[in-house]
Amino acid sequence: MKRALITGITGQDGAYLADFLLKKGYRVFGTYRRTSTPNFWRLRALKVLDKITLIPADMADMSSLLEAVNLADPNEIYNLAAQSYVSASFDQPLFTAQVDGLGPLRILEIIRHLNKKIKFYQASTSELYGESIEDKKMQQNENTKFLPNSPYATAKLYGFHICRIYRDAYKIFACNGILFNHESPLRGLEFVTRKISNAVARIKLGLQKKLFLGNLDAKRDWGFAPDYVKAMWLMLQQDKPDDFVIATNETHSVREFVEEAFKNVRLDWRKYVQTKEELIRPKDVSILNGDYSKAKRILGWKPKTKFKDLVRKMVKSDLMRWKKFLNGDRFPWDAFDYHENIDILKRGKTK
Ligand code: NAP
Ligand code: G4F
Repeated sequence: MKRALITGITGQDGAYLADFLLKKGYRVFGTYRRTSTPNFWRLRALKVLDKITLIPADMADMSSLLEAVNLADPNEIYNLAAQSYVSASFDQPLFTAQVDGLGPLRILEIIRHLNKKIKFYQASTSELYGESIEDKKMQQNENTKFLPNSPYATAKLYGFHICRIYRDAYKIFACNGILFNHESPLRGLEFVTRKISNAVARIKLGLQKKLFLGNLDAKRDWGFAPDYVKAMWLMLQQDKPDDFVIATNETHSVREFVEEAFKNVRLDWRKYVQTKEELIRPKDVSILNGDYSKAKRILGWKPKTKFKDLVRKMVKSDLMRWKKFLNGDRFPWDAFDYHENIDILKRGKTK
């Protein structure tokens, strides 16, 4: 049985990847941060919480990472843990650099010293491109230059290059997945797509009056997270390590997302949406549009879910959630978490 360690298993991608790897027959370990209120709602939503082994670790804490790798003894490590919210990286630039930049280096150092056979996936991002293309009609691929536009992207740029350097210098099987935006009903509520789908559901049901947004002109290449975690796994199953763009080949503005989401509940978005200056970032990325032809050619990967389908899935899921709430049901996904029922690997416990 193959063993995988996922850092950031409590996040959107971590939960979907855990589900995917369990279905492939892996034994799955995941790192989580100890918080005063446990944060396992996504793992509960996908019904994987009792099938995985959780290990407490923080990307800024080398010894906890060393212990996690030691305990999991993995064949593959998927490094998904990060301060992943671009906006917050302007408020917490040093923390973001520490976790998103030096975090991958810590894991690569552990692999180098402990077991160079462990395969490594680094969650790189389309944010690396920033404003690098002058012709806005061009798509971004593995050869497009990077010109990061945020503290988040700059930290991730360090992660990208350190992964490439350890692959070349120490012959570690290390891959960068340059993933464009990917969303789902499990997306964090602060990201624009989920902020919109959640608000649309609440407005439809009379629970909210207005939706305040920032830059409506920004364009993103939005895919569906479950499609994207498969690409992560495919990268680590190849004969040689490499970097891949994972995207949909399509770009849409935030305004188009809003329009489509409101259309799903037969409401006119103009009556409800207002822009707010405070929600506009100090610097934003105006357009992302990925060319995934290398992934298609080498990994045999292509996205299954298109833009309209993605919007529909997200709005439908939030509508169901709020309808249940109004009927007095417990939120299906936001249930309380109890530590005692969970297989958390304790300090000192052996494999
Ligand atoms: P997410 O939902 O925000 O999940 C991030 C995960 O990282 C959470 O489990 C979080 O734990 C954990 N984490 C944050 N800081 C940590 C720290 N100091 N130590 C240990 N764990 C920490 O993000 P996602 O959307 O799943 O994205 C997964 C990865 O892909 C991230 O690295 C992100 O930057 C990258 N990425 C995402 C996209 C996208 O569109 N989703 C695109 C390209 C790249 P808590 O639950 O405790 O907060
Ligand atoms: O949903 P967002 O916050 O995602 P962003 O900044 O593109 O970052 C996401 O994708 C990256 C991959 O390209 C990941 F690396 C990263 O971890 C994260 O998952 O914002 C999307 C766009 C931005 O242009 C933002 O300015 O939407 C615009 N926007 C407009 N109003 C808003 C809002 N974004 C948010 N979060 N909230 C708003 O009210």
